[in-house]
Amino acid sequence: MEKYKHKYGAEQIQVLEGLEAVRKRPGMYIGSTSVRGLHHCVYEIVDNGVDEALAGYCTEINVVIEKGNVISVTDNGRGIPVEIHPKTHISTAETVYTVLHAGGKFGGDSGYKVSGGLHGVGASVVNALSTWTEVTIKRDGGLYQMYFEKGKTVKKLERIGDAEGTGTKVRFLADDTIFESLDYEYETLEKRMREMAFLTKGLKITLEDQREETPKKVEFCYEGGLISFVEFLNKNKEKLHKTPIYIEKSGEIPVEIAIQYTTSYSENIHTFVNNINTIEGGTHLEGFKRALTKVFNDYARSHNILKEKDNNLQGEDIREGITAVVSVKVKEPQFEGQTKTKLGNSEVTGVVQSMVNEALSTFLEENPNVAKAILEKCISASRAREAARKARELVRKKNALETSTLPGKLADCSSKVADECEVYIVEGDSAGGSAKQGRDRKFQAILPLWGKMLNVEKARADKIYGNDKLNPVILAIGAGIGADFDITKIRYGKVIIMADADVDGAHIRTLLLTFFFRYMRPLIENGNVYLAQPPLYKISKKGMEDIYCYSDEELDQKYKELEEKGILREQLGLQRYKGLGEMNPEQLWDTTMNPETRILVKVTMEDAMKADEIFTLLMGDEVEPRREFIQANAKYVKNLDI
Ligand code: 0R9
Repeated sequence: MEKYKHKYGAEQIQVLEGLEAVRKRPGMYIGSTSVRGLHHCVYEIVDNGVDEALAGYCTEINVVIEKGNVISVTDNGRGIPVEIHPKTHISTAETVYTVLHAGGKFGGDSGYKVSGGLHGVGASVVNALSTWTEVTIKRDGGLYQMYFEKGKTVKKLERIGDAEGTGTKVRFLADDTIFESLDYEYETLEKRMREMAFLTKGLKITLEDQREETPKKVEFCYEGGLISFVEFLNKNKEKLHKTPIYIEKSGEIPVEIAIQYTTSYSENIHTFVNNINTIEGGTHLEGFKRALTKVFNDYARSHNILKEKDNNLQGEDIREGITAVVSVKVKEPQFEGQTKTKLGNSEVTGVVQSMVNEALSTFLEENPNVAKAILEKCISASRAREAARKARELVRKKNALETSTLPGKLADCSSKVADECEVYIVEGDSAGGSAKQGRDRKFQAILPLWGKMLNVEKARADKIYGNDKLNPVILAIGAGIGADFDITKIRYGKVIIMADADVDGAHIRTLLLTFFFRYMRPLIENGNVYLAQPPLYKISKKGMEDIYCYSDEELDQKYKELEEKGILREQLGLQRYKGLGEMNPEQLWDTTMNPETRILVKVTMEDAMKADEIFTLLMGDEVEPRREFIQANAKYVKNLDI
C-alpha cells in the first residue's frame, strides 16, 4: 500500500473494498443481521452524538423513527468537520462515512470511543448497510449535505445554504436485503435511550415514533446521572436510606458508582464500560464486590457490630437488597465471555476496589445511621444464610436416607437423557392425573402442584429449602438452587409450566417464574423454561374432527373458514375450556402435550432489568405501584376468566 499512499484512486478503491467487506459479512461488524443488529445501527449513530456530548459540546440528541422505517438522529454539537482531509483528499465528513473506523482515527476521538463499543465500528458500517444515508451538517454559518447509497458516495458534501447554530443530522434507511426485518422496537430503543441519558448526566435525549397515526414521543434528561438511574431502578422498592450513595473518581480510568439498599432480598447490580452494558460483569464488578465486602466487614468490626467470636459477613450477605450502577471508562477495553459483555482488563479491578474502599468507608463514618440500617440487614441476611445452610443439609440428609431423592408426586419419564426429556409442572391434581395418563412416558414427566405456592419475593432462602410446594420442583429439576444451582445437572431439557388460562393459573405461573428468576436464573437464560398453551375453545360437529382454537382471533378465523365450506356457526358445537381439568387425557395430549401439534412459549430473559422491575412490582411489598401497573395494563389482558 505504501507506494499508493498519495494516489487518490487507489485509496478510493480501498474504501470501496472496505465497505464491500462490511456488506458481505455484516455479522462481523454489527453482531447479527437480526433486529438486534438493526438496533445496533441506531446506537452507533446515537453514540457519535453522545461522544460529542461527553466532549462537552452537545446538550441534546433527537432520535426519530420516521414513517417507512427511516431513522433520523440529530445532535446540536459542533457539526462533523467539513474541510478536505489531508490524507484522503475528500471532506472529513465523507471520510468518516466511507472509511472503516475513521471516526477515531481522523479526530473527534473522545479517547474512549474507537474500541469502546461492543463492535465499535461507527458511521461507515451503518452507511455500508443502508439503502441510503443522508448527512446534513450545520457549521461555520453554512448548511452542508452529502448522500450515499449502500455506502457509496452519490452526492459529495456540498454547501447547500446558510445555517444558524451548529449540529449534525443523520438519516438512514437500513438495507432490507441485509437485515431480516426493519421493524424497530420502540420499547428497545426507548430503554437504550433512557440508559444513555442516565449515563450522560444532563444530556437531553428525545425519541419519537412517527410510524403510527398518533406519534409517540419521550424525553429523557437526568441531572442526577447514576443517582437518578438507581432511583429509577428502585422506584417500586422500599428503601433503607433516602439518597443513593454516590462515588466518583476521575483519572486514567474514570469510575462512577451509585448505590442504594432496599428491603428486597435480591441483588441488582448493573455495570457499564464506556456506556456499554456489561451484562456478564467482569473486572470492574469484581473490584466493586471485593471492596463492598471489605468495607462493611471492617466497619462492623471497628464499631463492635460484629464481635470477636462472630464470623465475617459474606459477600452475598452484604449484597442482599443492593441496587447499584457501576460505570467505568477504559481506553482499550477487552471484552470477553459468551456474548462479549464481560470486561477483561485486569488493571480495572484494583482501581475500582481502592476507590470504593476509600470513598465508601468515609461515607459510612459520616453517615452512621445509614451504615447501621444496612448492616442490620446484612446481619439478618447472614443469619438467614446460615439457617438456609442448615435447612439444605437437613433436606440433603433426609433425601439421602430415602431410597429415591425424587419427589413422591413426580411421575418421571423413562429416558434419562436430559436433552430429550421434559417435565410438565401442572396446576392441580385432576389436571395432573389427565396429564399422567395422556403423556408419552418415555420422555415426558409430570409434576402436579397444588395449594398455595410460596411467594419467594417475600421470603429468604431459608424458607425455600424444605418448603413443601417448592421442594418437589427443586428435587425434580435436580440442579439445586441459588449459588449451588448447576445447569449441567438439570434432569429435563424443557421445564414446562402448564396452568389454566385464568387468574389462578396466571398467579401460579408468575409465582413459579419468580422462583426460577430469583433462584434458577440460568434455567431461563439457557432457554429451558416454557409455558404450555392449552386451547381456549373446541369446535365440534358430528362426523367432523374436533377443532381446537388457542385465541379469540383463531376462533373467528376458523368460523370464517368453515363458513366458506358451507358450514354455519349454528350447526357447530362450541366448548369454552375453563380449565385443564375439563380435558380428558387424550384431548390434553392432542392439544397441549403432543410435540407435533402443541404450542409452547419459550420464556426468555432479554431484559433482566425489566424482569426485575416487573417481578418486584407484581410480587413485592409496595401496593400502590402494583395497582397502577394493573390498571394501566388491564386493557392488554386477554382470556382472563374471572
Ligand atoms: C447525529 C449523529 N452525530 C454524529 O454522527 C456526530 C459526529 C460528530 C463529530 C464532531 C461533532 N459532532 C458530531 N456529531 C466533531 C467535531 C470536531 C471534532 N471532533 C468531533 C470539531 O469540530 O473539531 N465527529 C465525530 C468524528 C468526527 N467528527 C471527525 F472525525 F470527523 F472529526
